[in-house]
Amino acid sequence: MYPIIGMTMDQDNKKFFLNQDYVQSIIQAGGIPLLIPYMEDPIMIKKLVDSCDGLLLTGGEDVDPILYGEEPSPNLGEIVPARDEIERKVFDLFLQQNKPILAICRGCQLVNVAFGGNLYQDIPSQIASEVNHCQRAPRGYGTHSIHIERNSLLFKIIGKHKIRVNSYHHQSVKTLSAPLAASALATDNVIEAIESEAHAFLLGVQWHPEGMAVLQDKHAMQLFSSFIDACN
Ligand SMILES: [Mn+2]
Repeated sequence: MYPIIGMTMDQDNKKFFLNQDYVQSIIQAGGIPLLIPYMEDPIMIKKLVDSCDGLLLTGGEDVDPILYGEEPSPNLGEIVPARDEIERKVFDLFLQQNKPILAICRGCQLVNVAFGGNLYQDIPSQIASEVNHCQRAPRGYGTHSIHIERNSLLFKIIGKHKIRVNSYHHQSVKTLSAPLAASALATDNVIEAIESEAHAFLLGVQWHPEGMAVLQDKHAMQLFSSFIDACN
């Protein structure tokens, strides 16, 4: 009942910040949000992770391509090395403890990079696609469709083969790393969800269910509820 969910945040000069939709979606699903700032002391980090029941890796800036052995493309967006560092540390600790992890947008990309996979640094210049992944529409409105693999955790949660999702990303997973599998694709084959069979609950989605769950979208709410259930 009421699991504690560690949540990562964005940071710049003198501020930590997080879109409140993430926090509200977790509270709405019955989780207690605990925000994870940048910290250096490994004992403090371990203690914080020990006190959480699950991890939400939130959206944000681009992952530093040096972490997957690439030079920065001219189309790379802003990077935040301190955030990469704390997120990789807490991700490893949650993984060791096999605690549930939900990763959204940048979080989904970070999970793949943490396992040794890589990313498209910029979809528009690297993929010939007829799908706009950077929508100009209300935040919670699903603009493009995704196809969900049967026999996946995501299919068990959503219960449908095809849904529409919102889309605010210019990067995406390129080469997946074991133990991850793609559980949803857009019609241009951009990977829209990843998961691991080797872990109790490790799911990454490329869209922003938090922007839809706060508008009472059924599938987005199912996603958060299933995550919170797994944390209980
Ligand atoms: Mn998309």
